[in-house]
Amino acid sequence: MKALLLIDIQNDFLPSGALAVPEGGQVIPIANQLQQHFDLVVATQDWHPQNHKSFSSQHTAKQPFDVIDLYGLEQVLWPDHCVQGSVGAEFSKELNMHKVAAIFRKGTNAEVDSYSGFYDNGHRISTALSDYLRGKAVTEVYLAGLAGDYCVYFSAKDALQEGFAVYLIDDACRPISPEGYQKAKEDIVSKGGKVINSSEIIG
Ligand code: VGL
Ligand code: ZN
Repeated sequence: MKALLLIDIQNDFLPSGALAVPEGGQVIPIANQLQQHFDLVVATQDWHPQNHKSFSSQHTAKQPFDVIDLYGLEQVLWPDHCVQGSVGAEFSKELNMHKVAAIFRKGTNAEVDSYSGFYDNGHRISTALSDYLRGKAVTEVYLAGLAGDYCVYFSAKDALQEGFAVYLIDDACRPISPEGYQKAKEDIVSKGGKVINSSEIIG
């Protein structure tokens, strides 16, 4: 069984959002087309409390994109984004959500960030996404969404570690940093994942 994971296709990661990913909107038509080819579609949603420690606004004299040590973990500081209940946290209205069977929210603990849809960045607490997928007899995980070098990458890495076959759909992702995304893709391939194009699924 194959599952499509739609990673964080939320207003704040789209043009005019608080943490806009360059060309982020281009993933939406592809994500919509891809869904028809999967029996199971799952979405993740970045879902932070207002006082989340990944926000530079929560630290004195810090700017977005500064890097700090947060309880022993390296943490990039972000503009306030995907605050629970805000319009920025909503999925894009252009994204078809009808086929989405479940939504896994992450980043809900103010003290730790969570790029992956599976675990927090300290790999301590699970979202139960892995158990959910196994419960649905999923063996192959396909990923699309934002941002390619953060939440897609960390989700892909965890999916591999959880024993799923992993396919990162390159043209259905956009990164914050192209250089970071290139390294991320190389790392996924080195760990046994595949980087593919949507045309290999859509035809
Ligand atoms: C993300 C940075 C902070 C993402 C989420 O979805 O890639 N990036 N929070
Ligand atoms: Zn976030």
